[in-house]
Amino acid sequence: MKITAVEAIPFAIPYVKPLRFASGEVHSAEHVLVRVHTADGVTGAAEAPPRPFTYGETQASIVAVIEQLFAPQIVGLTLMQREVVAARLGRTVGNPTAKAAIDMAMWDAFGRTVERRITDLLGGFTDRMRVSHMLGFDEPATMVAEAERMRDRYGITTFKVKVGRQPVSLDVAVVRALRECLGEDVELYVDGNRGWTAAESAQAMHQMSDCGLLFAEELCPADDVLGRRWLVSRLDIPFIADESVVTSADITREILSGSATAVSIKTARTGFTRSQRVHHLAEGLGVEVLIGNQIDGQLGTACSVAFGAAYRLTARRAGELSNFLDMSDDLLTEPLQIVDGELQIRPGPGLGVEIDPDKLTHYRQDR
Ligand code: MUC
Ligand code: MG
Repeated sequence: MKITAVEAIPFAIPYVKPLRFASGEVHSAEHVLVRVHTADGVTGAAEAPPRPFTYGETQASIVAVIEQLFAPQIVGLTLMQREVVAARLGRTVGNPTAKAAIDMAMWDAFGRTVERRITDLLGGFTDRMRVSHMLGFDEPATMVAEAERMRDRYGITTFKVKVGRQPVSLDVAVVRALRECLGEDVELYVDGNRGWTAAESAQAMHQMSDCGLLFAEELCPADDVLGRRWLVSRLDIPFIADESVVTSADITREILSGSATAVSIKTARTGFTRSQRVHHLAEGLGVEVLIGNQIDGQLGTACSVAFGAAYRLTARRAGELSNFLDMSDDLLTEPLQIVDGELQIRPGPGLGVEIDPDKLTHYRQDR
């Protein structure tokens, strides 16, 4: 199980339709494929999605930090030495998706070596998750049409609505239209990506109080410390911390200070090893968790569902597992399939998915 090499391969796959939200927009999946090779001839893979507006990483910075700092520190260790890897990489601050992808590629290689699925190695609670679809900024009618298409084609009945625009009435109109057109049977929640002030958030939540929202996520910045605490104390639904909780310590601070009451777990930023800690911490604190999406491709989505299906707490709610549907293509030999609103874990060892070499050759940007 000795690690012999770590590769960081930049690739770019265009989106059919860009995703727009309050902190940025994504037109192309310019991600980094991370592969960990072992002396036994096993290869594990994961993807790192650069999100400069969330974590300050870029595609070039992820490749550079892996090639220059991280790979030399872990080659020669074994797949079992995850804590040693974490301690060594932890000497470099930041770079969450680069660290997470290495961790998940190691788990994938480990699962393949011992011929077990990652979801079973983690917790083995179930083999599937309900899917929540994220609706990016657009006109109300377009967002309603997209939700209807997702429901009719894939059976998805949970939608996260991107909000945070000015005036707040713009997003209130969208949520109202979605509830009116889709009826009471769908689950709706909103994510502001820090676009509103605390006062604007309170105003919007008041105007949407009859829309039956399940959660509100990052409506205003966590750095507006007192404003956010004031907002969260007024809400009668859980307030999810997402980009404000990159580390476990962030979670402790946000939850104990009353600045959030639920946590989004994104394997793209905490890998499997640190996501386990986040899960256990949230369980101990008694707060809800949700499997979030870092606008992942299919490999990243396979990681999210492997983790989400492993625990009762994460499998309870629909996970955000459908952003890959907006991509024009992907790297896997067999595309993930959302059926009847669910995504199932693949039967094979590790993540159960394979990279198509021809697709990688076509989309990689380093040759
Ligand atoms: C989300 O849940 O916020 C958009 C920005 C980001 O960091 O993640 C996505 C989705
Ligand atoms: Mg979010």
